[in-house]
Amino acid sequence: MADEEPTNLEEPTRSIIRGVLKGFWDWWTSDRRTSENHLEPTRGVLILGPGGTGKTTFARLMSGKIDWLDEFSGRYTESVELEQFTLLDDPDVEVVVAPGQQYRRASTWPELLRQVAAGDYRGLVLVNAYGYHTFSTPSYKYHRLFTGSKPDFLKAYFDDRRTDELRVLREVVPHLSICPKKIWVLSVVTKQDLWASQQQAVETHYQIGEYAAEIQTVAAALGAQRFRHEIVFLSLVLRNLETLANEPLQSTEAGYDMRRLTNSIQNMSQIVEGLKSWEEKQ
Ligand SMILES: Nc1nc2c(ncn2[C@@H]2O[C@H](COP(=O)(O)OP(=O)(O)OP(=O)(O)O)[C@@H](O)[C@H]2O)c(=O)[nH]1
Ligand SMILES: [Mg+2]
Repeated sequence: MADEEPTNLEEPTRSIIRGVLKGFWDWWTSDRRTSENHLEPTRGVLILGPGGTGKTTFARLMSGKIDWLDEFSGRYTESVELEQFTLLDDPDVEVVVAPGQQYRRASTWPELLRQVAAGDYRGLVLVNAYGYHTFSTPSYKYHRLFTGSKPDFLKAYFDDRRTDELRVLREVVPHLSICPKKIWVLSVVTKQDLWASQQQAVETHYQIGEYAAEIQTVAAALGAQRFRHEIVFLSLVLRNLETLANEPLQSTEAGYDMRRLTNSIQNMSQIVEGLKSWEEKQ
C-alpha cells in the first residue's frame, strides 16, 4: 500500500481545535467600526496575566502563527516586549499580548492600563493557570522560594503564583472600573491537564472568593450593560511542567488526553458565544 496516505488519527482533533481558535480570532479582529468614514478607531483585545501562564501560546495558536503540534517542541521563552498580532489587511485591528514576568511589567503595563481606562479595548483576556506558571530559573533549587524540600517548594511556589494572579487582577481593576465604553473580561484558566483532579477547588478559587470579589467591584462600578465577565477552564497543550534543566515539577494528569483538551476548547467556544452576543447588544 505504498501510495496510501499515512493515517493521522490526531488530524480531526487538530482541525477542530484550529477551527474553534480561528473563530475567536475572527471575532476579536472583526471590524466593529460604526462610522462610515472610519474616524472611530477599532478597539482591539488585550491579553494580560503573569509570566508563564500561556498568553503567547494562546495568541499564537489563535492567530494561526504556529500549528498546535509545533507547540510541543517549543520550550518556554519569556516574552520580553509587547507582542502585537495584526491583520494583514487592517493593521488597526489588533490583539496585544503583554509580557507577564513581574520585572518586565513596569515598562509596558502602565501605558496599557491607561488605554484600558480610556476605553481603547473592547475586551481583556486575563490568563491564569492556578499557579502552575512556567519559570525560567534553570533549577528549582535556585528559586527564591526553595528552602530545602521539593514538596514544600512546590506548595509555596503554586501559592505564590496564585497570589501573583490576584495581584495582576488588582492592578487592572481600578482601570477597568472607569472604562467609559462597553468592555468584557474573559478569565482563562489554562493548564487543566496539570490540575484536572482539583477541578472543584480550582472553580471555587476563581468563582468564589477574592478573585470573584475583585471582578464584582468592576461589575458594581460599570453595571451589567457595560461590563460582562466570563471564565473558562482549559488546556492549550499537553505538557509536563518542568524547569529549564528538565527537572519535573508537575506531570500532566493520567487520563487527560487529547479528547479532553479538545472538549475544553470547544466548551470555551460556547462561553465565548455569550460574550459575543452581549457585545452586539446596544
Ligand atoms: N501543560 C500545559 N502547558 C501549557 C499550557 N498553555 C501553555 N503552556 C506552556 O506554558 C509555557 C508558558 O507559555 P507562554 O505562552 O510562553 O507563557 P506567557 O504567558 O506568554 O509567558 P510570558 O511571556 O513570560 O509572560 C510554555 O511552555 C507553554 O507550552 C497548557 O494549557 N497546559
Ligand atoms: Mg509570552
